[in-house]
Amino acid sequence: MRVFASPRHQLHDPDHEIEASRLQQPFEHPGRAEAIRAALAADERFVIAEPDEWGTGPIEAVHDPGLVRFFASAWEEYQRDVHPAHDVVPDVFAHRRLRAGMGDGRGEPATIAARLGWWCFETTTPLTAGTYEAARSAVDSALSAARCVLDGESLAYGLCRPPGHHATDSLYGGYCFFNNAAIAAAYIAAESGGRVAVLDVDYHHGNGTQQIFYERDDVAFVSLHGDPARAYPYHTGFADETGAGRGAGSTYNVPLPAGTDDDAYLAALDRALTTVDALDPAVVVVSLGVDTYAGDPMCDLEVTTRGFGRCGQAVAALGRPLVVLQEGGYADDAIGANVSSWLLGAVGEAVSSP
Ligand code: SP5
Ligand code: ZN
Repeated sequence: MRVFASPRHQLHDPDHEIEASRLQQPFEHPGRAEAIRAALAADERFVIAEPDEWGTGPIEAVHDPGLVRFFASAWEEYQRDVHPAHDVVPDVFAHRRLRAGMGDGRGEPATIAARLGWWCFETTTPLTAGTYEAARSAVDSALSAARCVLDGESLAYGLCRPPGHHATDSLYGGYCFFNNAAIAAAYIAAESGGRVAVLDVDYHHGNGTQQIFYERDDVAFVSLHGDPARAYPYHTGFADETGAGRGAGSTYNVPLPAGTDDDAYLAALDRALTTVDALDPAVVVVSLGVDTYAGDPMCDLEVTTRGFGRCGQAVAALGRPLVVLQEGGYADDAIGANVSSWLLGAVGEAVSSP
């Protein structure tokens, strides 16, 4: 199985994250991707390669070019114009209730302090010196995996870090800068002329991917996640969000209760897969978060390592080409085994883990 991974992910390396009213060690750190890479490298069924460099064209097909420009220089500007800081985080968000017409008219503000709050929606996603380069490398892995599948592979995996599914067309947050899965899905739709489905199985609702495709009928979005009534990102992912305009009916959200175990998860996944199948996609892009794991320190679902293998098997049973891209997963000791189990399940290999 082809795996695309770049060492440049390590350039995104925050000291802290501000989460749950605490300044704490980042959940999303370079060791996550290193653990996945090590698990796959130890198994000869995976063939790991560095991605090609794709430039900013496919990114700007999805994201505001202003966001791309911002990332390219924001950390340096902060050092120069405010003060030296390893992690750069906004302190005022450009909330639309601050004044009438916010977002229309005046546009992006001038100072770096104001621009941070213009492009970012929350506090857990610091910019560091190498964040832009790392985020570009994650997009490169996603696009290389997409290209591989367009060229005829039935499955390819992009070890994307930082993850992507919380980034909207013009906002970053949730550990995400560029929406790797959305960029890959838009690229596949444009290249193939066929319909694409994004199946998002990360614990958290993929609010960014949903926003990007909400009014499009060529890319559908199907997501299983912790119910936003209790789970981050809180404001999106309810079952009544189903798309709008041309995209009406092409968004499908399945909020899950705390404690959902393998059998309950597989039952919900099977229903979501029926929806995916009915959309008749030429390619399915999977946003693979393994933070649904029973041992995840942040989340409250109860999927096991063996359960991930069953999930991979169920998704592959669609019989459609799969581009699988890494999103979350914070149990550092199990993330490699969980991703490996999912991928091996998807290629019909026996799931051996307990
Ligand atoms: C890609 C991805 O998985 N992003 C997730 C970002 C979630 N960040 C904040 C989660 C807040 C959870 N608070 C619950 C505290 C339990 N100790
Ligand atoms: Zn997540």
